[in-house]
Amino acid sequence: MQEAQTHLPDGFHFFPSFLDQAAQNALVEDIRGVVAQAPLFQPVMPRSGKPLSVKMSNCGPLGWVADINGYRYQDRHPVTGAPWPAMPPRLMNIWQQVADCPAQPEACLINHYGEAAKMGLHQDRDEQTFDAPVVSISLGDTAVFRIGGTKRGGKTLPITLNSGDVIVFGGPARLCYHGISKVYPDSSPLLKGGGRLNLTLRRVTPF
Ligand code: MD3
Ligand code: FE
Repeated sequence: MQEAQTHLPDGFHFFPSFLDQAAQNALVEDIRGVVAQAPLFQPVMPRSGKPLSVKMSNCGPLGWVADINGYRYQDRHPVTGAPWPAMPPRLMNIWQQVADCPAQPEACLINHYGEAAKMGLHQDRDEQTFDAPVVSISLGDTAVFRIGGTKRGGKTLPITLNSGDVIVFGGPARLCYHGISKVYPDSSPLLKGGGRLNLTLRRVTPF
């Protein structure tokens, strides 16, 4: 029998309202700059080619992509072929403040959730090391995040994520199943045009 997920795993650190309004606005401007160089693209599931409901881009030396051939990190945008834009210093600063990791992040995955976008429960296992945490930054519309255990099929705990919240997933939490079950449309005025941005800072290679 699966153990129910009744408490948060070790290595899970939630920083509600870590970013104030000015910091959120500045970060949105940084991300506008990134997506001007590296447009949001539509990822699809390997083999089936079924589109994911979020749109994505990346910054930093490496970026995560999903296409018909699989999930992987690569150093170029899958549509334009250009190298990913540099990671904005503001993102590096957030990592340095919360990650408790001696190495720098190499990838920032930008997920954009429009109307009705969700992300099913999954583990993040495409990195070559799990020794660094993943740092998640929420901007824009409020979402319901679900976190389970390290085995598929257990119970999940819902956590409301608001604009400006930051979460660190390190240690045992690094390999927990997680997803986004709901986004509340028009719940935040931060993004012109609405929606939600999630930024995940990751280390990909061993350090
Ligand atoms: C727990 N993104 O990009 S952020 C993802 O809101 C992803 O866009 C969701 O899951 C989003 O892979 C959830 C929270 C998150 C991100 C990465 C994790 C939780 C995590 C990696 C390991 C464990
Ligand atoms: Fe994930």
